[in-house]
Amino acid sequence: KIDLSDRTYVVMGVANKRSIAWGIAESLASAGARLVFTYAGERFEKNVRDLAETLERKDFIILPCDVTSDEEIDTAFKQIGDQVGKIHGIAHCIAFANRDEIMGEYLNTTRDGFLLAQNISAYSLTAVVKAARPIMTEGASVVTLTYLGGERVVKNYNVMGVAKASLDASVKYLANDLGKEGIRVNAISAGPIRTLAAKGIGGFNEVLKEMEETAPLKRTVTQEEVGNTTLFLMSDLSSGITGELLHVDGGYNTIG
Ligand code: 0WD
Repeated sequence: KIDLSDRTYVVMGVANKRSIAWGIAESLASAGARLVFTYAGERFEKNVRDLAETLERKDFIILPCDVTSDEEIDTAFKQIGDQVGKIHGIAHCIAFANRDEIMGEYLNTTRDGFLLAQNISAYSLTAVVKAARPIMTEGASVVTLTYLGGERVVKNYNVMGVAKASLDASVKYLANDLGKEGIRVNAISAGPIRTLAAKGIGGFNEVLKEMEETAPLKRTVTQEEVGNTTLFLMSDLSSGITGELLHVDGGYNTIG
């Protein structure tokens, strides 16, 4: 059994109960970990607090961290360091693109929309890791969430696909920078899961249906399955893995 009871993890991107970040929080909590939550805007604070209250451990911490602001990221990680000392890992579960740019043709992407998606969905990982570096222990593990649309064309994913490609490359460069400190950086490529962010993507129901028909496991995956894979990547069981993109998608990416 994985025991993380002497470890602290930062979980970024819980918007509500359906968030993949919440699935990750529950998996880490099941291994006894102490959790720190960061949320994007005031409208999410109560959601995060209500969810955190359901956890067995009550020594969680909840802080604002809008990743478009370097200042907010720096403040958040300074406060985390002050309150918990060292951290053992970060789950980065954050992405955003303009709704009207994750449908139709990619060609219609605007400059602002492109930069916004890159800023929140890709650069934020680098900014967060940079700010967290001083408080990460040797052996710490960083996990981000990506999607197949960064590796190949997935209908409607458009500007977010390009941002995920950038995120995937960032994982490799960050893993190379931090490997000498014993810190690992990996991505999980999750299959489609019905969440708030997924609602914005054009034709999402069809994507779920195709997955059920086509994936080797003939079903979609759950937040819990992504959570448990994150638990593995956070634990020492995965100590030899870094710079990797691990698909948790019922094998869907191998077909076609
Ligand atoms: O099918 C899916 N749901 C998949 C999601 C398949 C593969 C990957 N992913 C990825 C997403 O691209 C994202 O990186 O998983 C990650 C988590 O997404 P989610 O759990 O599907 O969606 P959601 O519950 O909406 O969480 C994303 C959160 C935001 O919610 P909103 O509803 O505001 O978009 O990202 C956070 C926010 O909590 N977020 C920010 N956090 C800090 N600063 C910011 C920001 N500026 N913007 C969004």
